Amino acid sequence: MLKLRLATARARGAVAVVELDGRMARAAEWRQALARLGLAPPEPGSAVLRRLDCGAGLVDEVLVVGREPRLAELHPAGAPPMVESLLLLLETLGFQHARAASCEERAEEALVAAEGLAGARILLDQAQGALRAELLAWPALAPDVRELRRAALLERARVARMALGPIVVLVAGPVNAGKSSLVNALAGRSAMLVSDQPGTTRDLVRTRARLGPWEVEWIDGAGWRETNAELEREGQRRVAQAALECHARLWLLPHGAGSAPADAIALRSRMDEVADRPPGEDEGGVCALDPAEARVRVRAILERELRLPAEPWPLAGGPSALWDEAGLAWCRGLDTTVEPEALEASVRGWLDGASDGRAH
Ligand SMILES: Nc1nc2c(ncn2[C@@H]2O[C@H](COP(=O)(O)OP(=O)(O)OP(=O)(O)O)[C@@H](O)[C@H]2O)c(=O)[nH]1
Ligand SMILES: [Mg+2]
Repeated sequence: MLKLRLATARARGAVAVVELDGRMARAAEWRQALARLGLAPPEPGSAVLRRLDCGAGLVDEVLVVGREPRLAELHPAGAPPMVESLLLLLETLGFQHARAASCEERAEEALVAAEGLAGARILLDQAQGALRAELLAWPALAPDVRELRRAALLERARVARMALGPIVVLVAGPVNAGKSSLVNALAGRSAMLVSDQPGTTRDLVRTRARLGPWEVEWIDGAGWRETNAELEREGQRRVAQAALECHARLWLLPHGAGSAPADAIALRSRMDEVADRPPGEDEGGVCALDPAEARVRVRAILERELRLPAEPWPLAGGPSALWDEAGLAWCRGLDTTVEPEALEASVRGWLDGASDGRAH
């Protein structure tokens, strides 16, 4: 069988890497498929630039890299239409998309789209076997110790999911509280319209930016006030909806504003306008005019409220982690009280992709 795998993200890039795997195919099949591209099987360790000679529409020059006998890479230009047309062409030549099966292959597949260093580190550690080593140690442990290890793994998964990002943070509060100004300050760009007119923001506006090591999606929206204006109420409904899907909700309270809803994080805003503040009184407040300080404060608040470590992940020898919903669901549902042999069989089944704990 001839296999095909896009090893780079499905996104715009300078180059893309398409892996061609003929190790499960007969040598003649491999040679013929490459010949139809105008290529000879590349020598392992070689890299040559070739024009694909197959009358294909968009595919032009590719770097052909030989990795092993019958394992090669094509590096076309990374424009998505070029990559898609190359993949289609390869399919017509009999290459089939390889499905990531083992836990390590699944981590490698996810790694392609990782955002940020910590996220990449987590997935790389799992691609190199950290999760396999952890799970295969469980059968030899006493059932109560297995439970402790599972709890620790699930807790690490929580942090891993945040490090993989984005952490979704809704900035809410009364009209004119300075929500849009704060999001602009945190994002480091003027993503939101700001004015002294109450009710400036109507629709939800999302913007992505890093906060220290964390990738955050900031959501700004309509401010809170009593109103009969249908458009504004719809904006407020959208904010209420966003509150259900975010990881944290900051509720800005400018000077003189009331209190925050119980499940939101109260944060005093426009702090520079508060005159005669007793020393220490500004603890916990922010001022959008000082973006650097606002970032430090909001980061500290989020790390405290979401129970995140200041450094998301060790950069060397990282621990095991689950990184997606399917893995979490499987781990939560695993019966760890069974005999060691049965536990090992379940664990191996999932690690090697035989069990149905995967989302497709
Ligand atoms: N001095 C000072 N002014 C601020 C600060 N934050 C916001 N403002 C001003 O407050 C006014 C309202 O700011 P916005 O950021 O538009 O407030 P908002 O909460 O998004 O308002 P709506 O979208 O209308 O709900 C603008 O005139 C801002 O320039 C701050 O930290 N200090
Ligand atoms: Mg606004």
